[in-house]
Amino acid sequence: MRQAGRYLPEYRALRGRAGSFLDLCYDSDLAAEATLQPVRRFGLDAAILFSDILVVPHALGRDVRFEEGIGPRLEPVRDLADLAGVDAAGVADRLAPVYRAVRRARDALPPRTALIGFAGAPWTVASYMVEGGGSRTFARAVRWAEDAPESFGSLIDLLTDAAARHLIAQVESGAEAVQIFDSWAGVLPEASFRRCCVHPVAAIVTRVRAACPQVPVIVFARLPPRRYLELARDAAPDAVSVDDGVDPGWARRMLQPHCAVQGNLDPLLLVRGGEPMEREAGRILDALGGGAFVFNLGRGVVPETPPDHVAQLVEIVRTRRR
Ligand code: 1CP
Repeated sequence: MRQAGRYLPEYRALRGRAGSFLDLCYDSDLAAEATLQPVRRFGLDAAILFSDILVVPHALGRDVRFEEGIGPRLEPVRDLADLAGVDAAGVADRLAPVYRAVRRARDALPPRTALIGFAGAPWTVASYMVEGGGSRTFARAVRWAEDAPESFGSLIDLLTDAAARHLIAQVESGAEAVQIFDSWAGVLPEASFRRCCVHPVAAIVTRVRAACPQVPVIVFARLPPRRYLELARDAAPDAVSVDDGVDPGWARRMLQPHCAVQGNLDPLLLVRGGEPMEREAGRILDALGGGAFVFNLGRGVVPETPPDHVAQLVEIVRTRRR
């Protein structure tokens, strides 16, 4: 999952037909098809909706584009004046094509295959909006969060509201679990981490749970281990998705008492395949498989991944489970 499509030839063909990346996200038939592709090939237990975390700023009226070989580019938000008149209430109307894709994918999936919807967490989405794209340090966004917590808090509140609406609309269209991606929460200093990651993620979990109590909420972040503990305890999601820097034995002892754990094979081992991949997958399953656990990668699939290795990994996990 996560930018996964790029390693599949059938995704690249679909992408070639669609025009821009955003055109693909807003074409309900093609987005549903991209959602189904990995399930058809590998028979996975769950599909993740094909979309992107940056459709939310786009739906808030910001200019967003995906440039070949560069990545996302956004019209930067430098202060609250840039957001005058922007309101989260209209987000679900503007994202109607995404919800149609959810419905189409759900209708086409085998009944036993779960469909996971998702949204970016407020901090990670805000960081793209403030920086105008991806960044190595997110220095501008961190500076705003640290120096002017009140005004930055207004941006976080806007994105918290938008993410909650977006997730609930996906559930209403057929998503059976939702995942919140806070990919860049690890760059936040301590106080900002609580203000910009833990609290808004907790607010989203609470809202989704109130509207759809049967739907598990998974939170993905890349963090030092003790911060996962804070997130698990204080945001109280149903599952925390940990990156490959986390020792699976630690995750069993410290996180599984609080919630389910998802993760955390290094995606580069999926590129290598063979014995090293099998050994590490076995180590993760031995540590975590006795409790509430979702086998996954610790970060997104890289484009160089041979699809055969994914098929081998699915087989390894299935065999162990039997
Ligand atoms: O050329 C292409 O086809 C674009 C590649 C691509 C894909 C396939 C992008 C651009 N987004 C996606 C889809 C996507 N993104 C999904 C759907 C499931 C899938 O197909 O894998 C999901 C869940 C995401 C989530 C996402 N987008 C995250 C959070 C997860 C993570 O990887 O940390 C982030 C940070 C983004 C932003 C984004 N969109 C695309 C890229 C290349 C990036 C990352 C840019 C950066 O490194 O800053």
